[in-house]
Amino acid sequence: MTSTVHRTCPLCEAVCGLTLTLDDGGHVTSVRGDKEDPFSRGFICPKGASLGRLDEDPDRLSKPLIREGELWREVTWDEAFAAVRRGLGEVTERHGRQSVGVYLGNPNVHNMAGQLYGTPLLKSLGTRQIFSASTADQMPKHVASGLMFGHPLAVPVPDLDRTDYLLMLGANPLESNGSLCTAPDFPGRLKALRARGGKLVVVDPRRTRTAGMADEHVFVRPGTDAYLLFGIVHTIFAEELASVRHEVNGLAEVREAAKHFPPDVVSRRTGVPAEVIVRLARELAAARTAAVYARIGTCTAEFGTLAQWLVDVLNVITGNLDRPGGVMFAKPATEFGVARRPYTVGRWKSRVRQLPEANGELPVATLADEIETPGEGQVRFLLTIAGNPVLSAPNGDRLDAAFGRLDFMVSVDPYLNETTRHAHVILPPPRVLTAGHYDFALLNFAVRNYARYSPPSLPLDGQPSEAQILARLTMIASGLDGDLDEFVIGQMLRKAVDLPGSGVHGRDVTELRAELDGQSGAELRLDLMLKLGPYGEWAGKGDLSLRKLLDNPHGLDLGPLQPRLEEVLRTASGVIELAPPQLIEDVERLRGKLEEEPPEIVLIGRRHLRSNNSWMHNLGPLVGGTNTCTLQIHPADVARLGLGGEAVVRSAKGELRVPLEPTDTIMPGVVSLPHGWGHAGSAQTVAAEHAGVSVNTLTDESAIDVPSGNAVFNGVPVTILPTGVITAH
Ligand SMILES: Nc1nc2c(c(=O)[nH]1)N[C@H]1C(S)=C(S)[C@@H](COP(=O)(O)OP(=O)(O)OC[C@H]3O[C@@H](n4cnc5c(=O)[nH]c(N)nc54)[C@H](O)[C@@H]3O)O[C@H]1N2
Ligand SMILES: Nc1nc2c(c(=O)[nH]1)N[C@H]1C(S)=C(S)[C@@H](COP(=O)(O)OP(=O)(O)OC[C@H]3O[C@@H](n4cnc5c(=O)[nH]c(N)nc54)[C@H](O)[C@@H]3O)O[C@H]1N2
Ligand code: SF4
Ligand SMILES: [Mo]
Repeated sequence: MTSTVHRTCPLCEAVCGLTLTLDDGGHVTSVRGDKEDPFSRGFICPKGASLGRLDEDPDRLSKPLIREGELWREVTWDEAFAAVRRGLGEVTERHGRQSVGVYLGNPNVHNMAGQLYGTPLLKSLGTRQIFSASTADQMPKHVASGLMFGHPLAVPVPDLDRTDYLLMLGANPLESNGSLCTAPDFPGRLKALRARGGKLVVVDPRRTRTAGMADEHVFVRPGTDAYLLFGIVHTIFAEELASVRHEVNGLAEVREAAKHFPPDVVSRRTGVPAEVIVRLARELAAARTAAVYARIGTCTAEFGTLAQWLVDVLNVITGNLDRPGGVMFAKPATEFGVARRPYTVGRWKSRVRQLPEANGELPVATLADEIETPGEGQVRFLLTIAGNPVLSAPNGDRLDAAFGRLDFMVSVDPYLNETTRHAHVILPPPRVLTAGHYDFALLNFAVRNYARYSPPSLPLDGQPSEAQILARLTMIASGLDGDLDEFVIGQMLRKAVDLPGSGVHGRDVTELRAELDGQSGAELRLDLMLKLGPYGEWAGKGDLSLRKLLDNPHGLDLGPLQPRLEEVLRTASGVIELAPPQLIEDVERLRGKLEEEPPEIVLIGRRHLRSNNSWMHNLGPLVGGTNTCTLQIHPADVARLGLGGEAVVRSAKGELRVPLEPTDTIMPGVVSLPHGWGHAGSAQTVAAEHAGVSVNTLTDESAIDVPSGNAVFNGVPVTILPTGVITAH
C-alpha cells in the first residue's frame, strides 16, 4: 500500500508544492511537482526531487548526542535537556545572561518551529548577543526598507507576472530559484516576461544562466552596484525623467546626492560604459511598467545598504512603486497590524567592535570577537539553531577556533557537521515529513498572494518535534513551567481584543480561544494568525482559517498583488523617507572611494542549482558534475598569471588551493568560488568525499557594510599564484 501526501518544499524560497508517494514504512518512493498547486503549478527542481533522500539520509542524527572530549555518546532526550540545563545554569550563574550567545541559521526561515518558537526562546534567554545568517545575507534590505518605509519587512517585490521591464542586479534565479522574491518557477516566469514582449536586463560580473536568457547582460565590477545605481538615478534627474507618484520626503536631497555620480565618472569605477548607464535610465523611465530588483550579489557588498536603498529610490522616482507591473508589497495571510513606531538601527552596539544592532541582532561578522575578547558580556555559552557559521560566516576559520574555546555549546541540528562538532550537546530535529509546514516569512515576499499549509505527513514516533525542542529550551531558559503555546495565544488574543478595529475588538478571550482549531500548539497558533489576518474569518474580510487550508491541500491563490502602500507604510512622518539621514551620511563613504583604484583581482561567490548553502552536499545524486567547488577565472587571467589546473588563492585572511575552471563567462580580474564547501573530515560521509574548500577561509570579517553591519563576500581582494610558488603565510 502506498499513500500520497502533498507538502510545500522547505528547501528554498520558491515554496513549491510537492506531491510525495510514501510506502507502508513511511519511506518516500517518489517526489513530483504538485500540478494542482495554483502558485507553483507542478514546478520542481533537483533539490525538491531529493527531499525524500534528504529526509532519510543515514547520516542524519536520530538521537541527541553528548560530547565528552572527542567522544560522542547517544543519550536520551531527558539526559540531553538535563545537560543543557546544567551547562546554561553554570555559565549564567557565573557570568550573567549576556554571556549567552545565539546563532540562528537560514533553515529557521523555512520551518514553522523557527518562525513560531525562535522569538520566545530568544526572549527567555534575555541576551543581546543574538546573531544570525541575516547579517551574512539580506540585512541591508531590511535596513533600507526600515528607514524608507518604516518597517524592515516592507520589502517590495517585482511584479514578475505583469512587468514590462525587469532590471535585475546580483541575482541568479536560474540557479537559486529566487530570494526576497518568492516565485516558484522563476525561470518560467522570466520566459513569460520575454514572451509577452517585456525586457530583462541582468547586471552581474558573470554571464550566468539567468544573464544568458536575458535580453541584455551588463558586466559590472564587483561591489560597485551602488555607483551604477547612482549613475542611473543621476541620469533620471538630469534628463528630467522622474515621475514620483507618492508623497515623499527627501526628493531634493537624493537629487543633490546623485549629482556626485554622473555616468562618465561612475563608469570608470563600475566598468559599465556611460552610454549603457544612460540608456538603462531612459529605458527604465520610458517602460510602461518596470521593476528594479537586486539580491545577494549587491547585499553582501561594501555598500550593500546604499545599493538596496537606491533600488527602491529608482522604483519610486520612475513611478513604479506599488503599482501593477512595478514593485509591490505582498499581503500575507498571517499579517497582523503592528503599532506605528519609528524604525531605528543601532539601539545598542556590539561590545567589542561597537557595531550597530539591526532588527534586534548583531553582525555575525563580530561573533568571533565576542567569544574571544575577555570582559563582562564575553560569549561563553553558544546556542546554534539550524546554522553552520563555520562555513557560512566571514573568516569561518577564526570562528572554528573560537567555538573550540566556549565553556558550553548546544546545537539544534540534524547533522554532526563543521559547526556542530564543537557542541557539547546536539539536539536533532526529527524527519522533515513529521513537521507541519507554513511559510510565515517567505509569503511576505511572494509575487502573488497565496497560502498553503502542509500538515505533518508522518507521526513523530517518540521523538520530540523541533517545535517541542525549542519550546523545551525556552522553558529551561526562562525557568518557568507551563504551556508555551497557550501563553503566546493568550497574549496575542488579549492584544487583538484590545486593538480598536481588529475585528475581534472587545470580544471575550476565552470564547475566542475555544474557537481555535489544531492538533498541535503550532497549528493552534497558525489558526489564530490566519483568523486574525487580512483574509481571516475574524477580521471580517474573508473566511480563512486552518480548516480552510486543510480542506485545500494544494494551496489557495489569494490573487495578484494589489497596491497597498498606505497599509504598509510605518514611518513616523507617514510618507516615504527617500533620503534617510543615516544613508545620506553613508553616501560620503561611497564618494570617498569613487576615485579609488580597484584591486587587481577580486573574489565573488556563486550558487549552484543542486546545492543549498553548506548542508546538502551529503546527497549523492546532487553532488559532482557541475556542482563542485571550482574557481571560475577568465582564460586571459590564467594565461597572464601562468596558472595550471590548480592555483593558490590568497587574501588578507587566508589561503586556499583550488582547482581552476577557466571560463570567459566571468570578467577578467574577477574570480568566483561557491560557498558552503570545505567538508574534509566531516561526519557527513558523502560530503566528506566531495569536500571542496571553504571560500570563507578567505573572506574578511573586518569588512562590513556600515549601516547594516552585513558581511562583505563580494569584491574581496585576492592574489592568485601558481601552485609551485606557495610560501609560508
Ligand atoms: N540552488 C540553490 N539555491 C539557493 C541557495 C543555494 O545555496 N543553492 N541559497 C539560497 C539562499 S540562502 C539565498 S540568500 C538565495 C540567493 O539568491 P541569489 O541572490 O539569486 O543568489 P546567487 O545565485 O548567488 O546569485 C548572486 C549573483 O550575484 C553575482 N554577483 C557577485 N558579486 C556581485 C556584485 O558585486 N554585483 C552584482 N551585480 N552581482 C554580483 C554572482 O555572480 C551571482 O550570479 O538563494 C537561495 N537559493
Ligand atoms: N562567502 C559566502 N558566504 C555566504 C554566502 C555567500 O553567498 N558567500 N551566503 C550567505 C547566506 S545568503 C546565507 S543564508 C548563509 C547560510 O548560513 P547558515 O544558515 O549558517 O548555513 P547553512 O549552510 O544554511 O546551514 C544550515 C544548517 O541547518 C541545518 N538544518 C537544515 N535543516 C534544518 C532544520 O529543519 N532544523 C534544524 N534545526 N537544522 C536544520 C543544517 O544541517 C546546517 O547545519 O550563508 C552565508 N554565507
Ligand atoms: S525550487 Fe526550491 S522550493 Fe521548488 S522544488 Fe526546488 S528547492 Fe524546492
Ligand atoms: Mo541566504
